[in-house]
Amino acid sequence: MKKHRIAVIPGDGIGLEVIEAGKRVLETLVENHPDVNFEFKTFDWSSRRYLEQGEYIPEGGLEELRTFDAIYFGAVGSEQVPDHVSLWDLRLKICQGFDQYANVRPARLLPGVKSRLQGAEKIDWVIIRENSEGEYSGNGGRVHQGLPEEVGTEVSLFTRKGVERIHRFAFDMAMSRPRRKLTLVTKSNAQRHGMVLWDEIFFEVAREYPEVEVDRELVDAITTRMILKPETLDVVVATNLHADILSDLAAALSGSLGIAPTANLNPGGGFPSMFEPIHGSAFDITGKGIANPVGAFWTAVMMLEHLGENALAGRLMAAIEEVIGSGLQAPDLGGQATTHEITAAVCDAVRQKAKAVQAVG
Ligand code: GGG
Repeated sequence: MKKHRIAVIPGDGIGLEVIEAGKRVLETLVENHPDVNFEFKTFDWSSRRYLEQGEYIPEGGLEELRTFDAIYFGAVGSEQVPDHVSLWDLRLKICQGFDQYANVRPARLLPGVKSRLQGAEKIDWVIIRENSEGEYSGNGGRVHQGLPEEVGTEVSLFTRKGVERIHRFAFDMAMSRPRRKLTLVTKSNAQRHGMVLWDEIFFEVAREYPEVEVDRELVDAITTRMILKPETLDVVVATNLHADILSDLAAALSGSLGIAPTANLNPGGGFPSMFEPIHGSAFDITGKGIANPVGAFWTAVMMLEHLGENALAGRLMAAIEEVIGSGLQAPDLGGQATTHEITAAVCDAVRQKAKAVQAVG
């Protein structure tokens, strides 16, 4: 029996609703499964906790989190806490503290999903976001606060080690896909130091991967290419900030932010990796029961693959595609289905698939 210990951090807003749904689906996947089991432990690290106790993560929290096999995260962000406090005190403390330097963001049009983009069925991308430095290095400060002389700096940091490892990760990802294409996103025409280093190291690493077809695109230009020529992109590597923005666009083009998943990976395995839907806490729909759980389910698929449970991952993805393809869709995709209805349907589809496998085996 393989037991996977999973730390669950629902966080804020609809994070609580979709992660609860995701846990239900994961539990359904292993019911009557003799070989695999999940042990979940939920952590109440949230903006509510911060407002009550002055901290998101208690003392010793990261040490305990480190002992888990994976982290299943919801969303962070609250109307009562400044965004830079909630992001840095919770999500980034984990991503950066656990050196989860590779953020993987797939985008493709799922069956039955209507995109506003004509030709969206050609979208099949993986955006690799550098997740440990760049514009998110936290390097900067403010002086003379409140005075006319006030200054604020936000310094992007690009280290040879940080850049080289994310490019190598992106090349490996490109090698694992049939088209073996990798696009470097940059802004080195205007940013002539860190971004030039970013480009140079990319082409150094490229020499080790002669089978990968590479090209280079400015971040502004790639937005139009994503819309006008989606079929020309496969794997895309971009800095922390650029990829954050591009992956929201990718999600919208492939239907909605509500279905987009992501993995924050520590490829060396010295720390657990963290899996989360891309969307945030969505105050406008929190508590209404209409959050789309598909982003959290697809995220669970990525977590299962990371844990080596490829058969279960495949079964869950097939169940998601069957349900969404049947037209049972949440309001963000133009449907009327509730979180609960979609979750119940995916659980039923998972059970049907398990029965079919048992019948064959
Ligand atoms: N589940 C993703 C999430 O909660 N994101 C919150 C957020 O504000 N992220 C901004 C960022 O990662 O740059």
